[in-house]
Amino acid sequence: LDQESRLREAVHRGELRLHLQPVVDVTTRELRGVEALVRWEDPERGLQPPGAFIPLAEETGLITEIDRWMMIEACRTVREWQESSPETAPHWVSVNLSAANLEVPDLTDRVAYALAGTGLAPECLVLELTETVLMRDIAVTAGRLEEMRELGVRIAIDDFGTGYSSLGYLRDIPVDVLKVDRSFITGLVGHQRQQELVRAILQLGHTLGLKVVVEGIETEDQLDLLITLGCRFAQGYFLGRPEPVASLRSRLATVP
Ligand code: G
Ligand code: G
Ligand code: MN
Ligand code: NA
Repeated sequence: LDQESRLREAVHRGELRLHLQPVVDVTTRELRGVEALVRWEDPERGLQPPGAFIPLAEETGLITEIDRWMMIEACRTVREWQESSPETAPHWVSVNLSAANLEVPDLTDRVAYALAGTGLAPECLVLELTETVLMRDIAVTAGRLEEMRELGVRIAIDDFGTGYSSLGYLRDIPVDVLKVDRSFITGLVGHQRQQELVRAILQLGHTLGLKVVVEGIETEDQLDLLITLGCRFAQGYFLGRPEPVASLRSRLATVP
């Protein structure tokens, strides 16, 4: 079988896996949210990261099936977690939606179905779209997002700050969350200019009433610095790598 057929089969054979990466409140270090990240348990090649198959899935249109599966699996998983451990469960789960999803005519129905089928509260679901996707056709995109937002779900701009264009879409597009791209964090420590830029992004988001999640925290120094810059929510290898729900839950249970 060629790679496309194998990937198509993978979706139907149940070879996709949901991994969750923690989003932490930096003021308490408590888990607040999780981001859903797909893996493919390829029987021939082992566990594949998204970079190994998402590009092909996007070229072939399979991505909308993958994203649909991930949305349901993410909603089900977090709903079960909230039911069994309401004290420690994440308040929200975010899923990544590639561009092609915005061309799926029944996307809003798919979101509604994932919520209804699992019982997850709409405000617990965050849909992540990249800046580049959001800016493609602002009028059309804004309409689609408004439709989904009427269900009560939240919209996040992923990779914020790396897009090609201006901030104009923040005026036109209904968003709730900014996810600051990890490229802003890489050179943060020791670089005043980078720090001021991140401080300004945090202020902009907060002024607009948005939640801001800073991505790509890999060291304690970066985390400490971010706190002084006004950061509230962060994500990154230092705070937790993407992992299956069972291992994430057991790890959290053993933290003092
Ligand atoms: O883990 P890695 O760095 O290889 O991820 C690469 C990209 O794959 C990231 O941009 C991430 O947003 C994307 N990605 C991960 N899971 C999903 C998913 O379920 N759906 C879509 N559309 N993209 C995903
Ligand atoms: O585009 P998006 O933000 O969805 O990409 C998420 C990807 O980033 C995931 O594949 C995840 O594994 C990866 N990631 C998460 N935290 C870190 C980090 O601290 N450092 C690096 N290099 N990658 C990270
Ligand atoms: Mn993302
Ligand atoms: Na991102």
